[in-house]
Amino acid sequence: MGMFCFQCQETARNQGCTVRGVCGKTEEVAKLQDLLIYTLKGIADIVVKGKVDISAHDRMNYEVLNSLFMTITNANFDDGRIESQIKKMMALRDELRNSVAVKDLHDAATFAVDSRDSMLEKAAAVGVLATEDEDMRSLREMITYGVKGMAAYAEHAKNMGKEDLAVNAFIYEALAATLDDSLTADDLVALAMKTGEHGVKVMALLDEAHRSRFGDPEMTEVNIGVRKNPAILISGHDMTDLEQLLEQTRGTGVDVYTHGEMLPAHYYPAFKKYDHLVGNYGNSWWRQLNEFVPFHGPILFTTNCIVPPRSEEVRSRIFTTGSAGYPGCRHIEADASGKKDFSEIIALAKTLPAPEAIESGSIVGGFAHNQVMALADKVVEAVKSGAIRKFFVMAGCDGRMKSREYYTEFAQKLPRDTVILTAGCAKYRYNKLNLGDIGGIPRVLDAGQCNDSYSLAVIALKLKEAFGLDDLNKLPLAFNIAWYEQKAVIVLLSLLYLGVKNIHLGPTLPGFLSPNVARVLVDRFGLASIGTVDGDIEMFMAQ
Ligand code: SF4
Ligand code: SF3
Repeated sequence: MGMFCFQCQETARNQGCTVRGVCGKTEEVAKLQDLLIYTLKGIADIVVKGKVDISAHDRMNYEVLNSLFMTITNANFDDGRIESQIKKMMALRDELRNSVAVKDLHDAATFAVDSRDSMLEKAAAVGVLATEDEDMRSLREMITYGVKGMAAYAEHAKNMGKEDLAVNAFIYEALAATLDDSLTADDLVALAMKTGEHGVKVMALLDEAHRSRFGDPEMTEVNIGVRKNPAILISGHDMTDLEQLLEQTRGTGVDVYTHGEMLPAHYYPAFKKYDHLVGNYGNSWWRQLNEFVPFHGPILFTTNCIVPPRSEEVRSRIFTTGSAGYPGCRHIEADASGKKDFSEIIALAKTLPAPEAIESGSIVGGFAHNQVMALADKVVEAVKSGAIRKFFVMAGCDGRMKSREYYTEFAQKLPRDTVILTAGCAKYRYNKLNLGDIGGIPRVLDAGQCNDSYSLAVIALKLKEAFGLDDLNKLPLAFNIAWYEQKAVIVLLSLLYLGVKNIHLGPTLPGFLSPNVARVLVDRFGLASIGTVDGDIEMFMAQ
């Protein structure tokens, strides 16, 4: 049997990638990732059945997060590293199993493989399609993808020294539940809601971790042009990697630019002290194929989203760290204290030309909950006076599909008395359109990374309070969300858990939703896909 993966929005025919991923993932990597997930489920089975006190298993908890993160779309294409991770997790699993006396463990907790061939053979029997009932498969996968997004956020928080063991415990609970044939579809729907509950928890944790370490994001103008020094481009979501890189490049004559989801770093006060953090270069992840060429300098990926490079020249400048990986690219590991040595990247930067300008000017962002609440009086007044008629939450991901032009057109055509609240790389579809402001409030308010969708939820909850409403859904607020990978799945489940109704999700509904599961989400939560720009704007404005 070949590979089967349908975890992201670009899955082939919106049904499943079966030969090679649209993302570039090979059959071998897809299968190894399936086996890695299966191994984690085995660990979860032991933890749950053995009532293991996870507070005594710090390393295992972290490696579970890291393993899940490695299987997120576009994070890790390196078969060798995924194979070593499987071995590492099997060893941790076996050690755990031998330390607790539990009977009736699932095969996932006991299977053994050693060679690459035996791994691939085992993987073929335990992948997504191993669950035959399409509704159970849909629910199990939706929960697993939510857990992957949750793990990514938990790992970032842990890198800043923040942890909520309730989140880790839930990850084990959820993974173990996906092996349990006694659970009904209703049980799994309830578990999906619980996944959303822990999604809110983990995003709150990460928000707290970022703010306590780097300060509260504030309204900031970010340069999108270039200077004349050689430079390093840093991409992904991990701010602790950026911090270490900035410390190590200080005084070296090498500049640093952010790419994609690293843009929001500029909004944090702590990063403003680095004069050599010049600005943001380029746009969202999928434009990297064109943008990395004129950048000329080394590129450091701290997380997803990597697009397989087209030329050897670009590949030779790509480095990865953390959960990210790409075959043939140097991977920088942290030492036991979490310190990473980026000297090789800095040395390479010094030998390469400065970046070529692909844009000039600046963009504005930094509207996380604290900054928006500082403007609360103004915002409430603008709504009461009718100057702002409606807010549109347009958070989430960007992607390659032509159909995503919908979001640019939607932003352009929205009535001028509306404000867009955004987070995640979805913003690149409209953050350079110069949509103006309403009495000094910019019409596009960028809260930050996809995890900062939490900020948008906090803002909505505070507005609900300010207007004395008993229900979030009574606010003049519409949700038109774009999704791509599994972090968007945890954001979506979190919003559903918070009681947000009538979310429109595009550019397509997830291929992993079976017709019956999709119907539950439509009936219970009013989830809908997108239509035409004009029709949707009319529909939203009439609500
Ligand atoms: Fe296909 Fe997306 Fe899976 Fe890649 S991550 S193999 S594009 S479904
Ligand atoms: Fe983007 Fe990959 Fe999802 Fe963090 S970087 S939002 S797609």
